[in-house]
Amino acid sequence: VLGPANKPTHPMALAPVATPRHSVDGFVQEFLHELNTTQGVTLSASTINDQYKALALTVRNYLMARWLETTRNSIKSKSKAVAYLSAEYLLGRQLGNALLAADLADIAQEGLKQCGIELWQLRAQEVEPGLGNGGLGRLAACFIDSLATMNVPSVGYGIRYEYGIFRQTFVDGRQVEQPDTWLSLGSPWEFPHPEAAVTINFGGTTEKYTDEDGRERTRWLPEWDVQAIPYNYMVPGYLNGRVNTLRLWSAEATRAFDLQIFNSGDYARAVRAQTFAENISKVLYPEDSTPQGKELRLQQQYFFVAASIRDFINQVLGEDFDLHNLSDRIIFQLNDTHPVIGVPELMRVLIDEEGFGWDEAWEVTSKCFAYTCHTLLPEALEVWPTELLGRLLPRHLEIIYAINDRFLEQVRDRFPGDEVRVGRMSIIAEYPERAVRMAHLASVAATKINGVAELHSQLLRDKVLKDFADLWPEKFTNVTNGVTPRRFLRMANYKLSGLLTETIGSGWVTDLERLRELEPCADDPEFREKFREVKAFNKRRLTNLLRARDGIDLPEGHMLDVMVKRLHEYKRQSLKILHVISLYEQVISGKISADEITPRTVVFGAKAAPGYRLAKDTIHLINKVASVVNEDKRLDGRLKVAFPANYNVTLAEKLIPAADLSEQISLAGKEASGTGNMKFALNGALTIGTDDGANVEIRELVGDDHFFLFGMTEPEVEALQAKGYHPGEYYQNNPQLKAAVDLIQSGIFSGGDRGTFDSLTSSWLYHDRFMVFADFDSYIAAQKKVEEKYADQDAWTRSAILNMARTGYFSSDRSMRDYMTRIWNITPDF
Ligand code: GLS
Repeated sequence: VLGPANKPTHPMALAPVATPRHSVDGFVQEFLHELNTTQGVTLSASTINDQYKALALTVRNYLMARWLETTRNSIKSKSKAVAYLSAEYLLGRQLGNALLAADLADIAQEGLKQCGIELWQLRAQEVEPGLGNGGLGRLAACFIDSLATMNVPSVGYGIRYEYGIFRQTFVDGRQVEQPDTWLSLGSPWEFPHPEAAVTINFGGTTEKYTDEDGRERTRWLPEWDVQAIPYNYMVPGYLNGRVNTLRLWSAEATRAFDLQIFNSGDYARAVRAQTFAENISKVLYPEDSTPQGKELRLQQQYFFVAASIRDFINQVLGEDFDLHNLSDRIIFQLNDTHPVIGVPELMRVLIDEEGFGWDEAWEVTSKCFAYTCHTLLPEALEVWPTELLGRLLPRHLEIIYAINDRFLEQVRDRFPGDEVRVGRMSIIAEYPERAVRMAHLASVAATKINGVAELHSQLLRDKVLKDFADLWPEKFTNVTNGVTPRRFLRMANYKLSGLLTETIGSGWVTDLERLRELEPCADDPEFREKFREVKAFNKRRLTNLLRARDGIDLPEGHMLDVMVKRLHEYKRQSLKILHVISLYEQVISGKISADEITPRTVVFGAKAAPGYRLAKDTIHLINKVASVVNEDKRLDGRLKVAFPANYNVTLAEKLIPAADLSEQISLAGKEASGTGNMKFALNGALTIGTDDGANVEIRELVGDDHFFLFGMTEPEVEALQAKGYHPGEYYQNNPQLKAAVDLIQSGIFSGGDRGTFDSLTSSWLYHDRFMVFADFDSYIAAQKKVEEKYADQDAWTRSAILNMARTGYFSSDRSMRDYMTRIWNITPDF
């Protein structure tokens, strides 16, 4: 179709395009040019969407030469690269980040002003690409930012979902999901490359045959296929002239429709195959940490991983590359188990397509993958029924069985006679149905296995993957998560950034440990005052936003107590709302007077998986509590609950910098890391939290005096579980807890209906895996300490500054450095 490639001979063939002049004039010229030539309008006739798009294209143009240069160099340099394989990238808006990376923010502001346009209005036009659920997807976005900023040759691979995470609305307090139509006005940030499509096969059977050399071989006879179309996105490094690539795949039918059927008049049937194929990249599964074993999801996983592996081999390595040396050039980092089907896929490519023998192929494959586990919940570990996997990917199932046979032989050699262990470790589960344990497959194949915080990695070794750690202790390591300081401090909190840069210079943006230099400022009253002014500014900014966005009025002078994250039982939003209910109950029953309450607004932000009943009921309860508490005059306006709908990256960027108190209250041993916790601390909020995930490391760094610790430790949780957890006893023995629960059951939050929240109260009372009642007392006590400290604003601000100054460790740049040395064995390009 494409015909023979042209041989470019022009002297400029290798030179990238010229970069527009880095001045206000140059910018305006480029912007007007884009308005005219791409949007096809004059400035005076342009809509705000035209202007946003022209601006995006203008900024792109400034980055373009660097992108072409980076791409050319990475092919030429032949250095080892990272391919980050992730089913999710929760990118957030692109414009602000691109302006920052290209050092254009001031120029664009001024240039647009000359055109009579406000930059912030155009920024507000952008719909964020919500191609992820929560922490895991956001982590991937932070990591690719850091890799670009640190000059690491790398490419992100994923799926271009046509619909990202649903848009959340509330109807009578209940969550209602709307489709996320992020592409409806077009995305100016993507570069489709239909000519580089890859065909991905599914279904069918396998057959044995003898090749010309008389060797027994297997081939896959697939039944149907789909085209994977790559869409490239720029991943600009911060002020370093590097632009990496994020490559997301979109599914298209190989044949638009069946012409024979079409001609026979059955139009619906003629396009059925197309619809079916294109469903693959249609929508992101909205489950965080609780995957459902849906066939379409396995299709998505294989689709993007197979396309990515093929892409890397064809595009980057080229035809002459000897695949025996593949691990010299690439490491595929598996972001959780979602891309693990890549392991049998690479084996299949090497054996069936490249003619490798099994041992040769395994030698290569087992050096090319590393596995990051992101969970501790058993239900979050993916398991695929062999019936389903074999139907969709018959050759891969054969290969998985063959990997397992050889692996179990190894286990038997090491632990002779221990068949119980063999059964536990097998990649194939036999109960409740025959199924492939993807975490086991990943553990067998990976060169390294890492958890995402110290405690998490320890629990992986001791519990979740203990058998594997016994067999291969050297495979296990930790890399504590991090967040990008560019988006979550420099961009999100520009006032604080200004203060930091004025005080210690701007080096902190790429060397976040330098925030340590601010420690002495905690004792400087003048600095504290400035710091407080920044917080007040951020609160006003949030107030304005929530008024316009949600019609929510935040009262002035309140402590802002924030809990934003996915709604999940283990995260325990229920504990937070019980605290609110308890405060309310104490006032209305006359146990305390309203003026004993610290003026506080509790802000929630959370999406629940659409099929997760208890999570949705919790949202309903929070909204109902909010509507009662917010209206009750007896509280004298001292306690408010705000629950803006549709929490996303864009809202996080405004909420986090305004927060005083960060709620990180999961049951110990359940939150792998958390990354919101890091963002809050870096923006000068104090944490109330359990000894869980990265909270442990945050507390170690900031110090006990500047962190409100509460709740059982992980071993205590285990012990209580073993002894038998009886929540009813806590309820009976703790009058404050009982009063709060009884208040819910009185119907006061449900228009007199006593049964509305039975699902929740009976879950807490009879079978709560996450032990909300057991930690209630200790949580309330810690909240008292919060109030005491908040009453002394100097002490509070001092702690807030120290939180910020001591958490530079949580930069994702540091995480990337750790991956480079502990897992990838690669060095940055210069
Ligand atoms: C998660 C964990 O639940 C988080 O604790 C963790 O911070 C994040 C990134 O490592 O990964 N795992 C998951 O399935 N969703 C997450 O957010």
